[in-house]
Amino acid sequence: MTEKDGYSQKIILIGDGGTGKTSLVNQFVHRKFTGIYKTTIGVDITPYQVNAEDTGENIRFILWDMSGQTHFARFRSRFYSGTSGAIVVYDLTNTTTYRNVQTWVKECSDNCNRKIPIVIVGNKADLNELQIRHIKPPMSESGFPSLITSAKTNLNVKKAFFTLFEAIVKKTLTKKPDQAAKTTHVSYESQLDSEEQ
Ligand SMILES: Nc1nc2c(ncn2[C@@H]2O[C@H](COP(=O)(O)OP(=O)(O)OP(=O)(O)O)[C@@H](O)[C@H]2O)c(=O)[nH]1
Ligand SMILES: [Mg+2]
Repeated sequence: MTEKDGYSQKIILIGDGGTGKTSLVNQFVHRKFTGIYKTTIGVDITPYQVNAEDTGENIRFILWDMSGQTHFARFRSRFYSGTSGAIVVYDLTNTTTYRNVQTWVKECSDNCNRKIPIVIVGNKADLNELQIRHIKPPMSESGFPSLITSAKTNLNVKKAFFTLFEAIVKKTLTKKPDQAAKTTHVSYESQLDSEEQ
């Protein structure tokens, strides 16, 4: 493997069913949004490649979009293995999905055999203020980076993924001090979409 081949990192998207995990991946990777709800069966896997700014190294993030449906819960534990980072999604218009974030974070911590970076995302920010007024975003008290997004309008979608990517890259380099001199760096700022600028 050459230096430019880089390495691969597994990312999981978790959170209650219908919060918008699949929609966030579709917006981020394919720039597409459909209003149709087709629940994920098991898990959908999508690769996403990032070029580190300073080294030109390719980092391959593999996005594991998990079903949030309860009937999948008993199979889910086996899908956590080898995870480098997680995005936990809740729906800004649905208090239950917000409360369940803690449960998802715990399930993630229990099943990942090391402490991994987590980003909390409150999705569907495009919906009307009356619908989201009872949830106080972002979820800053969790101690994890937290943002509000809209998979529909593309608000903060790239920022959410890159917040996690940056945390993973930083952590990987901390674990491999011999690589620190390479200053591998990924940043969403240089890759913002026109809608987000
Ligand atoms: N208005 C609005 N609707 C959204 C947004 N994100 C997702 N949706 C809608 O919410 C529904 C569920 O979205 P999905 O992305 O399938 O949800 P999921 O979290 O993948 O659900 P499971 O696969 O069942 O776990 C769909 O009808 C989407 O169109 C958003 O940002 N804004
Ligand atoms: Mg889905």
